[in-house]
Amino acid sequence: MPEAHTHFARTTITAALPYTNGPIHIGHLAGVYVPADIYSRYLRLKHHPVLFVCGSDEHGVAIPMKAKKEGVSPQALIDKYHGIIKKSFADFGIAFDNYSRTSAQVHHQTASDFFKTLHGNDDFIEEVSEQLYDPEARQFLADRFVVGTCPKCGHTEAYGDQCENCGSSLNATDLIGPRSVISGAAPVLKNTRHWFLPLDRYEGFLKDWILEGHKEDWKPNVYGQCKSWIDDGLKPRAVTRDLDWGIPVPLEGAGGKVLYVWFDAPIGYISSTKEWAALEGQDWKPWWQSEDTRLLHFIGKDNIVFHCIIFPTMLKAHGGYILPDNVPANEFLNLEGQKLSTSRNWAVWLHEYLEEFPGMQDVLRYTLTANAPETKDNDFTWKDFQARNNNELVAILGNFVNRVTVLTHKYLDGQIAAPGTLTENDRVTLTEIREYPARIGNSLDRFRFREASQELMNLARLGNKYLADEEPWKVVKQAPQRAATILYVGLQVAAALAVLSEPFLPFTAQKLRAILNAEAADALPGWDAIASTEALLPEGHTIGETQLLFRKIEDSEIQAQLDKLEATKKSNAMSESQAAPQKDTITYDDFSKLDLRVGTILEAEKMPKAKKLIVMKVDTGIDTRTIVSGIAEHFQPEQLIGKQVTVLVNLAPRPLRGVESQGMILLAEDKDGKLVFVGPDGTPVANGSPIT
Ligand code: B3M
Ligand code: ZN
Repeated sequence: MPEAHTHFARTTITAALPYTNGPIHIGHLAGVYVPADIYSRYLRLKHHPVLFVCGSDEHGVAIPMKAKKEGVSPQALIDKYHGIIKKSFADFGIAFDNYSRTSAQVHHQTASDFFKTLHGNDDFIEEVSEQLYDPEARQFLADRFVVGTCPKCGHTEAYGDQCENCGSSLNATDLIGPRSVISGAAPVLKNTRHWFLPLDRYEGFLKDWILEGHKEDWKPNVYGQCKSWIDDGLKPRAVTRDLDWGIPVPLEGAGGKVLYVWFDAPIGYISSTKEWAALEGQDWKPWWQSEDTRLLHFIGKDNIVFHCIIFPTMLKAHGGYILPDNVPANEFLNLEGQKLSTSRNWAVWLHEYLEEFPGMQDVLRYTLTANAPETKDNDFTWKDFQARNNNELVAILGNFVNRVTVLTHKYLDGQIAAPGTLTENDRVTLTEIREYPARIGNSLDRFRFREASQELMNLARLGNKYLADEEPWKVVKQAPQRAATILYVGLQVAAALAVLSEPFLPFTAQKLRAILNAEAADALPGWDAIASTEALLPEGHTIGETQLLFRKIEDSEIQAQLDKLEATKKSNAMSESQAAPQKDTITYDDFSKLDLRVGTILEAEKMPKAKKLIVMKVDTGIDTRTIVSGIAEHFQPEQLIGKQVTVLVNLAPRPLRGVESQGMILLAEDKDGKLVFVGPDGTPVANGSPIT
């Protein structure tokens, strides 16, 4: 399917609309926005008409839930995160043609009209059915308001509409052992009227269109999920909810009901296009309704069913719309071996990254692309980030550009000389440059972004190797004209890099263009023209000032990031440990019988042949006494010496393995059952941890 876009007059590219219930992190960037941006930039460089749209997803239960948590109104919440998210995208060079939001008037109108059209066509089933209802909070429990066990995979925290573990799309009533997220109550069933999209009626269409039509060109992970969905048998899906946040169902007598977020959100792509068209004085329709338009949805794997089954069915039912030609969904990115999680703060937040690595957007873009979760879940590690930067961006790309431009200034006052007679190596190198647009493009056309990024790096390797082989710094002494020719060839590689790196490293490409004094778009040939251009930078051209493209990342910077994650782990562990229920009440008299003293452990050694016991000498202030304690699996004796502890001194003495223990020391037990000291120099332990 190489060059698929050439069969079309234009391409509409959508990237999943992020929920405005938090900022965005590297997982979002790696899975959706960087690949979508690379692909859009690539097509633009090939002079193919592209419209790249996105926007904030501001409806659904996720919003009021998070608003409640933050103690603000849903409107205040979406305004806050819409601003943060929009800025992160701009900061990272995600070049949308339009970034809208689903609270916009144009979207409410578009989504309502869409619903009314389907309703008017009799495309919905209207049905009173039993839905989960929270008797304490007195409300229906849609979607994320209810969690329970996934009937497909057994994950215990599946949402009412979706299991994030296995990607299944669920009905709330499918959950095993459901519980209300609002009150914790077990829901009851209560009748309510809703509108259902009868997916089952579209089975034939979906089979033909996906299973027959896209077997070859859709990614196996995407095709496989669709197939298993269709093979499982499709059921009608409710497209309305009993909620007070969202787009009101545009029908008489539907008070208190809104459109299901997954009904309105994908229509957001269309609304965003309309908003763009109005701003630009253009027609939105060709981008959605012309058969010669190619529609692509960039999403994460948890959104596959909505983009491949439900939204296309809506579009089909409505009529007049094109269907996606491809849905290049990615798998998930993990962070240091653990699933990214907004609520557990297990993430690299884009706005924080930029504070810590200012100006280094491209490093993250590159790392996330080179290591993208394309065919399976993948892990982001800070060590890998450092290695990609230091060993590839700095040592290969940056080093090459620096060498060739510094030498051009040094030997030629920055002016490109006319090349002398070309050697075999010169000619091979110049020919190879011309092959790179197709090589990189070939990978991009198959949505293989990792591979494409490595091809780009291979071009820089080609330049580096060429310089290393030809050694202009040595040649210049005897044969300055030959050195000038070498730099001429080297600069052609640099010029090709300036064009071909742009989709991946837009900020770097701009810098490189400045270094080459080729900032205007037409100062260098376009993507395809590279293949047929003799000299990308002609003789006589003077390059600009040299500057470093990248800087080395030090171990200490990586350590600081790892420390930050370690602190997150600790604080999560503390807040996740559940305190045991309180024991039965005692009287003050009971308590006052305990004689508790502060003591210092003077000596400690393992009891021979006893795995668990340590024998200590403890200074209690009254005396120095022997205490035997079953803590050998938690501490080495030397860790105890000198520590102060609380001692129960009037516990009846008892013999343990022949040694009389004259009291008991008190320690805390952390959530893993490990004993620890409590105090300024101890490990922090959760409140509610038992003293034993
Ligand atoms: N708001 C993103 C998510 O599932 C969801 C995408 C909507 S795309 C129309 O995180
Ligand atoms: Zn599941």
